Formats: sequence, structure tokens, C-alpha cells
Amino acid sequence: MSHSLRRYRLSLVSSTVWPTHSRFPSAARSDGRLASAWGWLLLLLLLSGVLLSAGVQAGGEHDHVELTPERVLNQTAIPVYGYRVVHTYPHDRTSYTEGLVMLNGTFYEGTGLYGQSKVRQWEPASGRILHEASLDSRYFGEGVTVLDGRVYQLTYLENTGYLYDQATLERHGGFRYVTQGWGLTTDGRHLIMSDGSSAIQFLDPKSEQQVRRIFVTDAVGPVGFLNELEYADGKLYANVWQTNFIAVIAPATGKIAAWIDLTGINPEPAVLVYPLVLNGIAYNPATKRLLVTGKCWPNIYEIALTERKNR
Ligand SMILES: [Ca+2]
Repeated sequence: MSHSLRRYRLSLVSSTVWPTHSRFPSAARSDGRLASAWGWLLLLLLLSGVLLSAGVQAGGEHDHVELTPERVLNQTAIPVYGYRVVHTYPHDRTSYTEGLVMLNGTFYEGTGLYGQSKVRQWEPASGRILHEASLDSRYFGEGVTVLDGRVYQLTYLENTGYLYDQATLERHGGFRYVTQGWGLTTDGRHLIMSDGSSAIQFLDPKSEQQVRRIFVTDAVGPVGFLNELEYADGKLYANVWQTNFIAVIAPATGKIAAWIDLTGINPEPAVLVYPLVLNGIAYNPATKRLLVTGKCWPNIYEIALTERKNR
């Protein structure tokens, strides 16, 4: 997205400003005052080009307005909920979690890092691995989801997704996309994908082509760095990278309907620092509760939401 916007800005400047400039010398020879007027006009055009360029930039490339706790907690338009841990599951501390799903009483998890990326299915209570597949060391695994008997897995910078058999995790082909790959989930009809910006893409699972796109905003503006995703009960949940916040997003509009503040859930804040941040959201359909974890964290936490913190 950023490269296409940069090209758009360049073409905008070249088509409006430079053709005028190339015609300017003949006007200057005929009348000095006219030349002066043209000069001012040229300056105005240049300035407007710069301002327009800045506007495009603000709306697209640089939409990563920093999501501070103050930004979330000091507003009252969007409720901010706390949490209570109701159950704890073990989690493999070597798993650099990029995607987490609970299905049929098992976890599907996708992990990252070059040379260590995997997708695996395992039992929540014991941690026993049922099936596992590794990515080639050139690929950094990202989000995973399960739809129509297939497990889908994104990769970070490789513009490549992979498909696996849900029952065996045998690989059955792949697909391509143009953005970075971050989080992945499904509403049962579409693959829903984040790419590190404020954009969320909805893909047709048969063609893996984009059907529509939303931009996620709170009361202040765009919210970027959207990472692991989970769709449940008509809501889209997204980890905001390097924060303790999960955004609860309206899938139709991209508007943030609520925040979940998971501050304090990190079990070892002195050890589990960047890049071992909160990342991983699943949904337990039996209890109707969210499950959350972080990269290389020792546990997955099933949580209940508690009353709002901002009034
Ligand atoms: Ca998930």
C-alpha cells in the first residue's frame, strides 16, 4: 500500500506542477509582470502539491498513531473493559505465537521466526501435540485460521499463504497476496487478514482474493499495528502490537466498539519483554470466553471481561 501511495503522490506532483513549469519561460520573455504572476502561481501550486501529498500521507502510509494507554483510557466514548482469569492452560515456551484458534476441543497454533515457524494442533489440558508441520527456513509464519476443513497460514514478508488439511496438517498448496501477513481469522465466509496497518482485508477463501477492506478507527483516528485476530459472535478482536490492548471491532465498519485492557496479565514482565509481547486470541465456544496468550508465554489464559475502567 505504501509504495502505491508514494507513486500516486509523485504522479500527482508531476502532472500538476512540472508541465506548468515547463511552459513558464515563454511567458517570462513576453512580460516581466506576467512572469512574476506565474512565479507566484507556480509557488502556490508547489505548496498545494506538498500539502496534498502530506494529506495523502496522513491518511494512508503513516496511520500508525501511537496507541498509548492514555489515548485509550482518557476517553469515555468507547468502553474499556478489564479481565479476570478463569482458567489457565499450559503453553509451549518455545512457541513464538502468531496465530491461535480453538476448535473441537483442540488448539491450532501458528508460530513465527525464520527457521522455527510451524503450525501445530495440540490438546489444551496436556499440551500434547497431535499434528505438526514446519515451514521452510525462508518463511516466517504468521496468523492461522481454520475454514471448511482447511488450515490457512500467512507468512510475514514472503507474500505467501499456505493451506493444510485440518485433520492431518498435510500441506495442500498455497496462495499469494501483496501485503505483509500478520493476523488471520474467519467469519465462516471470508478469510479476515491484518497486515500491520489499520486495514483489515476480507478475502474470498476459494480464490484468496480481496472482497472488501475496512480501516480500523477509534475516537481519535486510525489504529494501526493490528496483529493477531479472532472473530467471534459477530465481533472482530485484534491484538494491537506491543500494547496490552485488544480492540473489539465492528466488522462492517471498522469502528472500535470496545477495548479490553490486559495490563498485568503478563506473568513475567521482567523477562517477557519485546518482542515477547501479548499476541494470540482464540475463542472457546463451550464457555463463550476469550483465550489469550503471548509470544513464548508459559500459559494461555481463558478470561472473563470485568466492568469498564473508564467513565
Ligand atoms: Ca486467533
